[in-house]
Amino acid sequence: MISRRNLLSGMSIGSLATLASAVAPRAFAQPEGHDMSGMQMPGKMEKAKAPESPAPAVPRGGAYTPVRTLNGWTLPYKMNNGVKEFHLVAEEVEHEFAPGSVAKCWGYNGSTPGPTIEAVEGDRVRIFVTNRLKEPTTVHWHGLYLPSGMDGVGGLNQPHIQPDETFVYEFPLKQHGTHMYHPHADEMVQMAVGMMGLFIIHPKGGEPRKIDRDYCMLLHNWALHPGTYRPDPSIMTDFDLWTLNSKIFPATEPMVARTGERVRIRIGNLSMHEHPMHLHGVQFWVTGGDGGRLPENLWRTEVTEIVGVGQMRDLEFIGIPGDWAFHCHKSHHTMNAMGHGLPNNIGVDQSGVEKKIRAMLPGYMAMGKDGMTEHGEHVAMGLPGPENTLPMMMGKGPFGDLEMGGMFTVLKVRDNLAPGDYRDPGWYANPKGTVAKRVSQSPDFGNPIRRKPKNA
Ligand SMILES: [Cu+2]
Repeated sequence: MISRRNLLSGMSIGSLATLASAVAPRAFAQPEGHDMSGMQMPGKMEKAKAPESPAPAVPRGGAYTPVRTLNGWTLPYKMNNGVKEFHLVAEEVEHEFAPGSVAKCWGYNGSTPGPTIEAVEGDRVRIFVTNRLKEPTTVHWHGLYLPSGMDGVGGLNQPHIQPDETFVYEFPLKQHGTHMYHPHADEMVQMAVGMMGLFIIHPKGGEPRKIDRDYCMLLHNWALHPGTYRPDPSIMTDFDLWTLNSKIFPATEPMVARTGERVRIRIGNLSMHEHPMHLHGVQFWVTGGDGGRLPENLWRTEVTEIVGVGQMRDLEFIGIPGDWAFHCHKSHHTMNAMGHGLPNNIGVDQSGVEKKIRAMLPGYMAMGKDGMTEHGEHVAMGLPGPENTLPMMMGKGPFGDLEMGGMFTVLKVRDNLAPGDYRDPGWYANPKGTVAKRVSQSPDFGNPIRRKPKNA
Protein backbone atom coordinates (compact mmCIF):
# COMPACT_ATOMS: atom_id res chain seq x y z
CA MET A 1 0.00 0.00 0.00
CA ILE A 2 1.44 3.35 -0.98
CA SER A 3 0.44 6.41 0.98
CA ARG A 4 1.19 9.89 -0.14
CA ARG A 5 3.20 10.39 3.02
CA ASN A 6 5.54 7.49 2.65
CA LEU A 7 5.86 8.28 -1.00
CA LEU A 8 7.11 11.74 -0.24
CA SER A 9 9.19 10.83 2.77
CA GLY A 10 10.68 7.59 1.59
CA MET A 11 10.89 8.33 -2.12
CA SER A 12 10.68 4.61 -2.60
CA ILE A 13 9.07 4.95 -5.98
CA GLY A 14 9.84 7.55 -8.57
CA SER A 15 11.71 10.40 -7.00
CA LEU A 16 11.00 13.76 -5.60
CA ALA A 17 13.56 15.25 -7.89
CA THR A 18 11.65 13.77 -10.75
CA LEU A 19 8.57 15.56 -9.52
CA ALA A 20 10.50 18.66 -8.65
CA SER A 21 11.93 19.07 -12.06
CA ALA A 22 8.85 18.22 -14.05
CA VAL A 23 7.49 21.72 -14.04
CA ALA A 24 5.13 23.43 -16.36
CA PRO A 25 6.70 25.26 -19.25
CA ARG A 26 7.22 28.85 -18.27
CA ALA A 27 6.11 31.74 -20.31
CA PHE A 28 9.59 32.52 -21.52
CA ALA A 29 8.85 36.13 -22.21
CA GLN A 30 12.04 37.98 -22.91
CA PRO A 31 12.51 40.44 -20.10
CA GLU A 32 13.80 43.79 -21.16
CA GLY A 33 17.54 43.97 -21.27
CA HIS A 34 18.04 40.23 -20.95
CA ASP A 35 19.60 38.22 -23.65
CA MET A 36 17.64 35.01 -23.68
CA SER A 37 19.31 33.65 -26.75
CA GLY A 38 18.94 30.04 -25.75
CA MET A 39 15.27 30.39 -25.01
CA GLN A 40 13.65 31.05 -28.32
CA MET A 41 10.04 30.15 -28.50
CA PRO A 42 9.07 28.07 -31.47
CA GLY A 43 8.35 30.23 -34.46
CA LYS A 44 9.97 33.29 -32.98
CA MET A 45 12.32 34.93 -35.41
CA GLU A 46 15.89 35.01 -34.35
CA LYS A 47 17.74 38.28 -34.57
CA ALA A 48 20.71 40.01 -33.01
CA LYS A 49 19.71 41.11 -29.52
CA ALA A 50 21.14 43.83 -27.36
CA PRO A 51 23.38 42.33 -24.69
CA GLU A 52 22.48 42.71 -21.04
CA SER A 53 25.73 44.27 -19.92
CA PRO A 54 25.86 48.03 -20.24
CA ALA A 55 28.80 49.66 -21.96
CA PRO A 56 31.92 49.42 -19.83
CA ALA A 57 32.55 52.42 -17.58
CA VAL A 58 36.09 52.76 -18.86
CA PRO A 59 36.78 54.18 -22.30
CA ARG A 60 37.65 51.90 -25.19
CA GLY A 61 40.80 52.20 -27.18
CA GLY A 62 43.02 52.71 -24.16
CA ALA A 63 45.90 50.52 -23.09
CA TYR A 64 43.59 47.61 -22.39
CA THR A 65 40.41 45.96 -23.53
CA PRO A 66 37.71 46.49 -20.89
CA VAL A 67 36.46 43.24 -19.43
CA ARG A 68 33.00 42.03 -20.15
CA THR A 69 31.30 40.52 -17.11
CA LEU A 70 28.95 37.91 -18.57
CA ASN A 71 25.37 38.95 -17.63
CA GLY A 72 26.92 41.53 -15.31
CA TRP A 73 28.33 45.02 -15.30
CA THR A 74 31.33 47.18 -14.45
CA LEU A 75 31.21 49.62 -11.53
CA PRO A 76 31.69 53.23 -12.66
CA TYR A 77 34.26 55.29 -10.80
CA LYS A 78 35.00 58.97 -10.23
CA MET A 79 38.45 60.50 -10.38
CA ASN A 80 39.18 62.52 -7.25
CA ASN A 81 42.63 64.14 -7.18
CA GLY A 82 44.21 61.22 -8.97
CA VAL A 83 42.38 58.59 -6.92
CA LYS A 84 39.82 56.26 -8.50
CA GLU A 85 36.77 56.32 -6.24
CA PHE A 86 34.29 53.45 -6.23
CA HIS A 87 31.23 52.93 -4.07
CA LEU A 88 29.87 49.50 -3.18
CA VAL A 89 26.54 49.03 -1.43
CA ALA A 90 25.95 45.71 0.33
CA GLU A 91 22.24 44.96 0.09
CA GLU A 92 19.48 42.47 -0.52
CA VAL A 93 18.61 42.02 -4.19
CA GLU A 94 15.79 40.42 -6.11
CA HIS A 95 17.64 38.07 -8.39
CA GLU A 96 16.50 36.06 -11.37
CA PHE A 97 18.59 32.97 -12.14
CA ALA A 98 16.55 32.48 -15.31
CA PRO A 99 12.92 33.28 -16.06
CA GLY A 100 10.96 31.01 -13.75
CA SER A 101 13.47 31.06 -10.92
CA VAL A 102 13.83 34.12 -8.72
CA ALA A 103 15.13 34.55 -5.19
CA LYS A 104 15.91 37.06 -2.52
CA CYS A 105 19.69 37.13 -2.56
CA TRP A 106 22.32 39.48 -1.19
CA GLY A 107 24.77 41.30 -3.38
CA TYR A 108 26.18 44.73 -4.14
CA ASN A 109 24.60 47.73 -5.86
CA GLY A 110 21.52 45.77 -6.79
CA SER A 111 23.07 42.67 -8.31
CA THR A 112 24.71 39.36 -7.62
CA PRO A 113 27.52 39.10 -8.35
CA GLY A 114 28.23 42.71 -7.51
CA PRO A 115 29.58 44.93 -10.28
CA THR A 116 33.12 44.27 -11.48
CA ILE A 117 35.75 46.68 -10.24
CA GLU A 118 38.20 47.37 -13.04
CA ALA A 119 41.40 49.38 -12.71
CA VAL A 120 45.03 49.52 -13.80
CA GLU A 121 48.19 48.51 -11.99
CA GLY A 122 49.60 51.63 -10.36
CA ASP A 123 46.18 53.19 -9.74
CA ARG A 124 45.28 54.32 -6.26
CA VAL A 125 41.74 53.21 -5.42
CA ARG A 126 39.37 54.44 -2.73
CA ILE A 127 36.38 52.18 -2.21
CA PHE A 128 33.44 53.23 -0.08
CA VAL A 129 31.34 50.38 1.28
CA THR A 130 27.86 51.14 2.59
CA ASN A 131 26.10 48.41 4.53
CA ARG A 132 22.38 48.26 3.82
CA LEU A 133 22.07 44.75 5.26
CA LYS A 134 20.60 44.14 8.70
CA GLU A 135 23.78 42.54 9.96
CA PRO A 136 27.46 43.57 10.00
CA THR A 137 29.65 42.96 6.97
CA THR A 138 33.15 43.73 5.63
CA VAL A 139 34.84 43.42 2.25
CA HIS A 140 37.95 41.37 1.66
CA TRP A 141 39.96 42.14 -1.51
CA HIS A 142 40.92 38.62 -2.46
CA GLY A 143 44.49 38.29 -3.69
CA LEU A 144 45.54 41.92 -3.51
CA TYR A 145 48.71 43.35 -2.01
CA LEU A 146 47.51 45.96 0.47
CA PRO A 147 48.09 47.20 4.02
CA SER A 148 46.96 44.63 6.57
CA GLY A 149 44.32 47.00 7.91
CA MET A 150 42.65 47.07 4.46
CA ASP A 151 42.38 43.29 4.09
CA GLY A 152 38.81 43.22 5.36
CA VAL A 153 38.69 40.32 7.80
CA GLY A 154 36.15 41.52 10.37
CA GLY A 155 37.59 41.49 13.87
CA LEU A 156 41.12 40.81 12.63
CA ASN A 157 41.88 43.71 10.29
CA GLN A 158 39.06 46.12 11.10
CA PRO A 159 35.87 46.59 13.09
CA HIS A 160 32.78 45.26 11.32
CA ILE A 161 30.76 47.62 9.16
CA GLN A 162 27.48 47.85 11.08
CA PRO A 163 24.11 48.25 9.36
CA ASP A 164 23.75 51.70 7.72
CA GLU A 165 27.47 52.49 8.22
CA THR A 166 29.89 53.34 5.41
CA PHE A 167 33.57 52.41 5.62
CA VAL A 168 36.31 53.45 3.23
CA TYR A 169 39.15 51.29 1.96
CA GLU A 170 42.08 52.89 0.18
CA PHE A 171 45.24 51.37 -1.28
CA PRO A 172 47.50 51.48 -4.32
CA LEU A 173 47.25 48.64 -6.85
CA LYS A 174 50.69 47.04 -6.95
CA GLN A 175 49.95 44.16 -9.28
CA HIS A 176 47.76 43.07 -12.17
CA GLY A 177 45.56 40.03 -12.59
CA THR A 178 42.15 38.51 -12.03
CA HIS A 179 40.92 39.01 -8.48
CA MET A 180 37.74 39.00 -6.43
CA TYR A 181 36.04 40.73 -3.54
CA HIS A 182 33.73 39.16 -0.98
CA PRO A 183 32.66 39.59 2.66
CA HIS A 184 34.80 38.31 5.51
CA ALA A 185 31.99 38.57 8.05
CA ASP A 186 29.34 35.88 8.54
CA GLU A 187 30.95 34.48 5.43
CA MET A 188 29.05 31.24 5.26
CA VAL A 189 25.75 33.10 4.98
CA GLN A 190 26.80 36.17 3.05
CA MET A 191 28.64 34.28 0.31
CA ALA A 192 26.00 31.53 0.12
CA VAL A 193 23.37 34.13 -0.73
CA GLY A 194 25.41 35.84 -3.40
CA MET A 195 27.82 38.45 -2.04
CA MET A 196 30.86 38.47 -4.29
CA GLY A 197 32.36 40.33 -7.23
CA LEU A 198 35.32 40.46 -9.58
CA PHE A 199 38.25 42.85 -9.22
CA ILE A 200 40.20 43.08 -12.47
CA ILE A 201 43.53 44.89 -12.61
CA HIS A 202 45.07 45.45 -16.04
CA PRO A 203 48.85 45.63 -16.40
CA LYS A 204 50.45 49.03 -16.54
CA GLY A 205 51.67 49.68 -20.06
CA GLY A 206 49.29 47.25 -21.75
CA GLU A 207 49.50 43.59 -22.70
CA PRO A 208 52.40 42.22 -24.76
CA ARG A 209 49.81 40.31 -26.79
CA LYS A 210 46.65 42.29 -27.16
CA ILE A 211 43.42 40.73 -25.92
CA ASP A 212 40.46 41.37 -28.23
CA ARG A 213 37.67 40.08 -25.99
CA ASP A 214 38.10 39.77 -22.26
CA TYR A 215 35.29 37.88 -20.51
CA CYS A 216 35.05 37.32 -16.77
CA MET A 217 32.83 35.26 -14.53
CA LEU A 218 32.42 33.92 -11.02
CA LEU A 219 31.36 30.34 -10.37
CA HIS A 220 28.86 29.74 -7.62
CA ASN A 221 26.40 27.24 -6.17
CA TRP A 222 23.05 27.84 -4.53
CA ALA A 223 20.77 25.77 -2.33
CA LEU A 224 17.54 27.21 -3.69
CA HIS A 225 15.35 24.27 -2.83
CA PRO A 226 12.36 23.57 -5.10
CA GLY A 227 9.47 25.85 -4.25
CA THR A 228 11.51 28.25 -2.10
CA TYR A 229 12.75 31.82 -2.59
CA ARG A 230 15.75 32.09 -0.25
CA PRO A 231 19.05 30.29 -0.86
CA ASP A 232 19.78 28.01 2.11
CA PRO A 233 23.25 28.79 3.51
CA SER A 234 23.46 25.63 5.62
CA ILE A 235 24.09 23.34 2.65
CA MET A 236 27.66 22.19 2.09
CA THR A 237 27.58 19.75 -0.81
CA ASP A 238 24.14 19.17 -2.35
CA PHE A 239 23.20 22.33 -4.19
CA ASP A 240 20.25 22.99 -6.48
CA LEU A 241 21.71 25.60 -8.83
CA TRP A 242 25.15 26.01 -10.40
CA THR A 243 25.82 29.40 -11.88
CA LEU A 244 28.08 31.50 -14.08
CA ASN A 245 27.78 35.01 -12.63
CA SER A 246 24.64 33.92 -10.78
CA LYS A 247 22.84 32.89 -13.99
CA ILE A 248 21.91 29.45 -15.21
CA PHE A 249 21.71 28.29 -18.78
CA PRO A 250 19.92 29.28 -20.95
CA ALA A 251 19.80 32.68 -19.22
CA THR A 252 23.61 32.89 -19.42
CA GLU A 253 24.75 35.25 -22.16
CA PRO A 254 26.76 33.70 -24.98
CA MET A 255 30.39 34.67 -25.34
CA VAL A 256 30.85 36.22 -28.76
CA ALA A 257 34.04 36.65 -30.78
CA ARG A 258 35.25 37.18 -34.31
CA THR A 259 37.28 34.51 -36.09
CA GLY A 260 40.96 34.95 -35.30
CA GLU A 261 40.44 37.19 -32.32
CA ARG A 262 42.34 36.51 -29.12
CA VAL A 263 39.81 35.81 -26.40
CA ARG A 264 40.43 35.57 -22.68
CA ILE A 265 38.03 34.01 -20.20
CA ARG A 266 38.78 34.92 -16.59
CA ILE A 267 37.17 32.59 -14.09
CA GLY A 268 36.96 32.88 -10.31
CA ASN A 269 35.40 30.33 -8.00
CA LEU A 270 33.66 31.25 -4.74
CA SER A 271 31.45 28.17 -4.63
CA MET A 272 31.90 25.11 -2.39
CA HIS A 273 33.12 22.83 -5.17
CA GLU A 274 35.94 22.59 -7.70
CA HIS A 275 34.83 23.11 -11.29
CA PRO A 276 36.61 21.59 -14.28
CA MET A 277 35.73 24.22 -16.88
CA HIS A 278 35.75 22.81 -20.38
CA LEU A 279 35.76 24.62 -23.72
CA HIS A 280 34.90 22.92 -26.99
CA GLY A 281 36.51 23.64 -30.33
CA VAL A 282 39.99 24.73 -29.29
CA GLN A 283 42.83 23.99 -26.98
CA PHE A 284 43.22 27.05 -24.80
CA TRP A 285 46.28 28.29 -23.01
CA VAL A 286 46.11 28.69 -19.26
CA THR A 287 47.83 32.04 -19.13
CA GLY A 288 47.46 33.20 -15.55
CA GLY A 289 45.03 34.11 -12.82
CA ASP A 290 45.58 35.80 -9.45
CA GLY A 291 49.25 36.21 -10.31
CA GLY A 292 48.54 38.15 -13.47
CA ARG A 293 49.47 37.06 -16.96
CA LEU A 294 52.31 34.56 -16.84
CA PRO A 295 55.35 34.68 -19.15
CA GLU A 296 54.49 32.75 -22.32
CA ASN A 297 56.95 29.94 -21.58
CA LEU A 298 54.75 29.07 -18.57
CA TRP A 299 51.55 28.86 -20.57
CA ARG A 300 50.18 25.36 -21.06
CA THR A 301 47.52 24.01 -23.35
CA GLU A 302 44.42 22.34 -21.96
CA VAL A 303 40.83 21.73 -22.95
CA THR A 304 39.62 21.52 -19.35
CA GLU A 305 40.97 23.51 -16.44
CA ILE A 306 39.98 22.93 -12.82
CA VAL A 307 39.20 26.15 -11.03
CA GLY A 308 39.51 25.39 -7.34
CA VAL A 309 37.58 27.17 -4.61
CA GLY A 310 39.13 30.57 -4.01
CA GLN A 311 41.19 30.32 -7.22
CA MET A 312 41.25 32.35 -10.42
CA ARG A 313 42.21 31.04 -13.83
CA ASP A 314 42.69 32.91 -17.11
CA LEU A 315 42.14 30.97 -20.34
CA GLU A 316 43.13 32.31 -23.75
CA PHE A 317 42.51 31.10 -27.26
CA ILE A 318 42.13 32.21 -30.84
CA GLY A 319 38.55 32.07 -32.07
CA ILE A 320 37.58 29.38 -34.61
CA PRO A 321 34.18 29.82 -36.29
CA GLY A 322 31.28 27.86 -34.82
CA ASP A 323 29.05 27.45 -31.81
CA TRP A 324 31.16 25.93 -29.07
CA ALA A 325 29.93 24.74 -25.69
CA PHE A 326 31.62 26.08 -22.58
CA HIS A 327 30.67 24.38 -19.34
CA CYS A 328 31.66 22.73 -16.10
CA HIS A 329 32.49 19.12 -16.83
CA LYS A 330 30.84 17.76 -13.69
CA SER A 331 27.64 16.63 -15.33
CA HIS A 332 25.49 17.49 -12.31
CA HIS A 333 26.74 21.06 -12.57
CA THR A 334 25.06 21.57 -15.92
CA MET A 335 21.68 20.76 -14.41
CA ASN A 336 19.18 22.65 -12.31
CA ALA A 337 17.11 21.81 -9.22
CA MET A 338 18.73 18.44 -8.78
CA GLY A 339 17.88 15.84 -6.23
CA HIS A 340 20.68 13.64 -4.96
CA GLY A 341 20.77 10.14 -3.56
CA LEU A 342 17.80 9.17 -5.70
CA PRO A 343 16.71 5.62 -6.37
CA ASN A 344 18.18 4.54 -9.69
CA ASN A 345 15.25 3.82 -12.00
CA ILE A 346 17.25 3.18 -15.14
CA GLY A 347 16.08 -0.17 -16.53
CA VAL A 348 13.21 -0.42 -14.00
CA ASP A 349 9.77 -1.12 -15.47
CA GLN A 350 7.48 1.22 -13.52
CA SER A 351 4.29 0.54 -15.42
CA GLY A 352 1.30 0.06 -13.09
CA VAL A 353 2.95 1.99 -10.30
CA GLU A 354 2.48 5.21 -12.19
CA LYS A 355 -1.29 4.86 -12.17
CA LYS A 356 -1.44 4.25 -8.43
CA ILE A 357 0.68 7.28 -7.66
CA ARG A 358 -1.26 9.47 -10.03
CA ALA A 359 -4.37 8.90 -7.93
CA MET A 360 -2.58 10.70 -5.11
CA LEU A 361 -0.33 13.06 -7.11
CA PRO A 362 -2.16 14.16 -10.24
CA GLY A 363 0.15 14.53 -13.18
CA TYR A 364 2.79 12.18 -11.80
CA MET A 365 4.77 10.33 -14.43
CA ALA A 366 7.17 7.56 -13.72
CA MET A 367 10.44 8.56 -15.31
CA GLY A 368 13.99 7.55 -15.66
CA LYS A 369 13.59 4.03 -17.04
CA ASP A 370 15.56 4.82 -20.18
CA GLY A 371 17.54 7.78 -18.89
CA MET A 372 16.62 11.35 -18.06
CA THR A 373 16.05 12.80 -21.51
CA GLU A 374 12.34 12.10 -21.19
CA HIS A 375 12.32 14.58 -18.33
CA GLY A 376 12.74 17.49 -20.65
CA GLU A 377 10.03 16.11 -22.92
CA HIS A 378 7.56 15.83 -20.05
CA VAL A 379 8.36 19.35 -19.01
CA ALA A 380 7.56 20.51 -22.49
CA MET A 381 4.26 18.65 -22.21
CA GLY A 382 3.30 20.85 -19.29
CA LEU A 383 3.43 18.70 -16.18
CA PRO A 384 2.98 20.83 -13.08
CA GLY A 385 5.78 21.04 -10.54
CA PRO A 386 6.78 23.10 -7.55
CA GLU A 387 6.64 26.84 -8.04
CA ASN A 388 9.80 28.87 -8.70
CA THR A 389 11.59 25.73 -9.87
CA LEU A 390 13.14 25.22 -13.27
CA PRO A 391 13.45 21.95 -15.14
CA MET A 392 16.60 19.99 -14.49
CA MET A 393 17.65 20.29 -18.13
CA MET A 394 16.61 22.92 -20.60
CA GLY A 395 17.66 25.14 -23.48
CA LYS A 396 16.83 24.88 -27.17
CA GLY A 397 19.35 24.84 -29.96
CA PRO A 398 18.99 24.86 -33.72
CA PHE A 399 18.74 21.06 -33.72
CA GLY A 400 16.53 20.54 -30.65
CA ASP A 401 16.82 20.37 -26.88
CA LEU A 402 20.24 21.04 -25.42
CA GLU A 403 19.45 19.22 -22.17
CA MET A 404 21.66 21.56 -20.25
CA GLY A 405 21.29 24.00 -17.40
CA GLY A 406 23.52 25.42 -14.70
CA MET A 407 27.12 26.20 -15.60
CA PHE A 408 26.79 26.21 -19.37
CA THR A 409 27.00 28.80 -22.09
CA VAL A 410 27.93 28.96 -25.76
CA LEU A 411 30.97 30.56 -27.33
CA LYS A 412 29.86 31.97 -30.70
CA VAL A 413 32.67 32.75 -33.10
CA ARG A 414 31.80 34.34 -36.44
CA ASP A 415 33.82 35.61 -39.41
CA ASN A 416 32.14 38.94 -39.84
CA LEU A 417 31.64 40.57 -36.46
CA ALA A 418 32.71 44.14 -35.90
CA PRO A 419 35.27 44.59 -33.14
CA GLY A 420 33.49 45.22 -29.87
CA ASP A 421 30.14 43.93 -31.14
CA TYR A 422 28.86 41.63 -28.39
CA ARG A 423 25.38 41.08 -29.77
CA ASP A 424 24.20 37.51 -30.02
CA PRO A 425 24.71 36.55 -33.68
CA GLY A 426 22.17 33.70 -33.48
CA TRP A 427 23.07 30.11 -34.29
CA TYR A 428 26.00 29.13 -36.46
CA ALA A 429 25.35 28.54 -40.16
CA ASN A 430 27.33 25.36 -40.68
CA PRO A 431 29.08 25.11 -44.04
CA LYS A 432 27.42 22.58 -46.32
CA GLY A 433 28.39 18.99 -45.57
CA THR A 434 29.86 19.69 -42.13
CA VAL A 435 27.00 18.57 -39.87
CA ALA A 436 26.71 15.05 -38.49
CA LYS A 437 23.74 13.41 -40.17
CA ARG A 438 21.61 10.26 -40.04
CA VAL A 439 22.52 7.46 -42.38
CA SER A 440 20.19 4.74 -41.04
CA GLN A 441 17.31 4.16 -38.67
CA SER A 442 17.97 0.45 -38.22
CA PRO A 443 19.98 -0.83 -35.24
CA ASP A 444 21.18 -3.57 -37.58
CA PHE A 445 22.90 -1.08 -39.86
CA GLY A 446 26.37 -2.05 -41.01
CA ASN A 447 28.44 -4.82 -39.53
CA PRO A 448 30.31 -3.32 -36.60
CA ILE A 449 32.43 -5.54 -34.40
CA ARG A 450 30.87 -5.94 -30.92
CA ARG A 451 31.98 -8.08 -28.02
CA LYS A 452 29.36 -10.75 -27.29
CA PRO A 453 26.48 -9.28 -29.28
CA LYS A 454 23.24 -9.83 -27.33
CA ASN A 455 21.44 -11.61 -30.18
CA ALA A 456 24.37 -13.54 -31.61
CU1 LIG B 1 31.25 22.29 -11.59
